[in-house]
Amino acid sequence: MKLYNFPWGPYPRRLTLYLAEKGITDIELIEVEFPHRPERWPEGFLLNLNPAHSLPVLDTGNGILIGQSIAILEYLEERHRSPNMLGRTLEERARTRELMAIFDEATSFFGLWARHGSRLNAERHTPSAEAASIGAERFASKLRVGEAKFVGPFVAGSRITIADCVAMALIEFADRFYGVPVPADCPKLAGWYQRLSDRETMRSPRYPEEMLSLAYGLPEQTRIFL
Ligand SMILES: N[C@@H](CCC(=O)N[C@@H](CS)C(=O)NCC(=O)O)C(=O)O
Repeated sequence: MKLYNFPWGPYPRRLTLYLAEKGITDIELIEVEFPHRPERWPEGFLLNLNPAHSLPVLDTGNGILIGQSIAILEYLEERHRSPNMLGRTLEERARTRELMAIFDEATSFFGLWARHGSRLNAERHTPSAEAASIGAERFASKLRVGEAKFVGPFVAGSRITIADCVAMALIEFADRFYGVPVPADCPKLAGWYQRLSDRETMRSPRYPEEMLSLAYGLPEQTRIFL
């Protein structure tokens, strides 16, 4: 199996966190310089891998390319049953998937805010105060749903699951790359984020300096404070 990925984006990071927590080492990791160095990619590289032109992509080695991070997480969970990071019972699995979906939706809305509000993305996406504001408002409301549904000590229960990987990849990216902290009215999420940040497997990635300096301070750039 081969995983095409880069180390710090919110979707690729789900996989990095998961592989470290799970202790999976038999997947060949192909690190792609993305998205800031497309000129270094082989012609058509990403389009051939994934018509969505996004990462991560898992090549299962038997003719299937999976181009959605959650599908990859679930595929790997089915292949590697231990330690179980989905849930042991029907109810546990449903809860994990519910929390995962909430943070996946939150990630999309955060993307809307950052895409249309950050000076980092001004050349790739049309700046729009309205789109940024809708994204920020929906992002915050999804986090509040996550807060209300938070089980503890991990997001979906007593053990770490793939929902923690999806949530952590987002919260960490928002905080460390864009300077967007967990909203003050989400204390359970804030405590969980602090605890998980100390885990050996969850050490923050290094962000490309030239991108970080443009991205950091999204609230100030858009004048939206959650
Ligand atoms: N729903 C997809 C989203 C993947 C995604 O958007 N990845 C970003 C990197 S964090 C990307 O490749 N974006 C393409 C672009 O910005 O052109 C997934 O879960 O894998």
